[in-house]
Amino acid sequence: MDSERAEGERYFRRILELIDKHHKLFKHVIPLIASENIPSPAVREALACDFGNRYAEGWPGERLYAGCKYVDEVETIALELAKKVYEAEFADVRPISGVMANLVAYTLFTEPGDLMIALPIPYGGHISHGKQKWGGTAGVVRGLKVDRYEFDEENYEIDIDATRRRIEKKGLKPRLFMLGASVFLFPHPVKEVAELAAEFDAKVVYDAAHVAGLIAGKVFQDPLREGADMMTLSTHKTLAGPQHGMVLSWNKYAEDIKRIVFPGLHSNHHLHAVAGVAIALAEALAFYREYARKIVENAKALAQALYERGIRVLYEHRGFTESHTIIADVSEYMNGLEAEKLLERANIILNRNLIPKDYKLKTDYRAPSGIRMGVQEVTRLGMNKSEMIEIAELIKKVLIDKKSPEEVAKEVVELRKDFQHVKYAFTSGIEAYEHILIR
Ligand code: DSN
Repeated sequence: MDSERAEGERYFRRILELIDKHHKLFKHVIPLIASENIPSPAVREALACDFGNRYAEGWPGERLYAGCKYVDEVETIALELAKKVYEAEFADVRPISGVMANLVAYTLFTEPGDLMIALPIPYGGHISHGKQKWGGTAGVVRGLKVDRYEFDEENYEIDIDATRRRIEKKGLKPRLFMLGASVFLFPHPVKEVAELAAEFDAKVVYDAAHVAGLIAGKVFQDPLREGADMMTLSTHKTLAGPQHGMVLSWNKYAEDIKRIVFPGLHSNHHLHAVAGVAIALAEALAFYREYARKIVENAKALAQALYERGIRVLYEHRGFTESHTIIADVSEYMNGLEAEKLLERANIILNRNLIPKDYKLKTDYRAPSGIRMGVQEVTRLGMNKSEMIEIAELIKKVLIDKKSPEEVAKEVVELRKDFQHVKYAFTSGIEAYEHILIR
């Protein structure tokens, strides 16, 4: 017994030590993963609250558990805020992730065996929109067949006319047109896709996971007004909430969505995360017009600075991006995996990514030609154009000048010193990456 206690304690200490190291690491890195963000201290507080230990199956006011009166009130506020921020008739904040939100859409609008049109991953698509052959959620879980949009690689946009011709030529009968992406550089042609979908009596779903904070800040596009039947999202990327999901839609679908979310796809729905989402939405209402504008400004500035230093950031002729994300082809120097690893040694955290040319080249997704960068997190830390130029210079030192990554890491630590608090939030009490101890 004594030895089991000692063994357990060794694990226990090691786990706490690793969490602590992670926090210390993130105080000193430049975080550029386009799908992440740093939530405010208030959101982090919500994640540690007792809501996370409770059950509240069902809809606020109609729960199947007792003890929910405050949980109900918070979830009702989250619903009210979601509808206000996204000008939606109906919201459901219970899906526990973006993938689960997409499953709500698939369950509502399709039957197994139906056909969906979506973007393949080299054109920015997400694995949850993917076919069975690639292990994609749509194919594996809902049994959907998936065909693709025709894509204009030169301009990084869906080619509507070519897509229509493709559908006609192949005699396809799509039931669902999925929009949204994990490399989401420019707004999608929602209106044109909705017109095409109408020809097949099909539905349009817009996966806003990456750009949810930009839509909240009114700087990207307005998918529900442009013709989407539903908007799905995860809440932790540009929206900067906790890891969770959400669907926004129209009243005509409300009762079906509620039944699909529970009992169809969830039992309990992570009540502490709902509280965090509510706080993030309040922050969005108050601060995101400014935050979102600054994100796009910084993304363009980083792209321009990299481009001027010889890194082939794509879509210069379109201003590189209208979102938080930029992509660069690094294949003249190394593959994306090598770039990712070298930059990680320099405390610059980003990820390798398939880029459009990889589609025809059939490049192995593990070592693609590109890297992806998102500036939403560094912007939340208060960085501006001048820091984007410094970041570009540091990236160049590693990828082009072949400076020692460990030497560059020291410069990164120096740059990060003045950026330790979350901005665009009501309170900025503790440092952004402080390891909060309550044990
Ligand atoms: N795979 C994530 C991303 O990095 O874009 C989204 O779920």
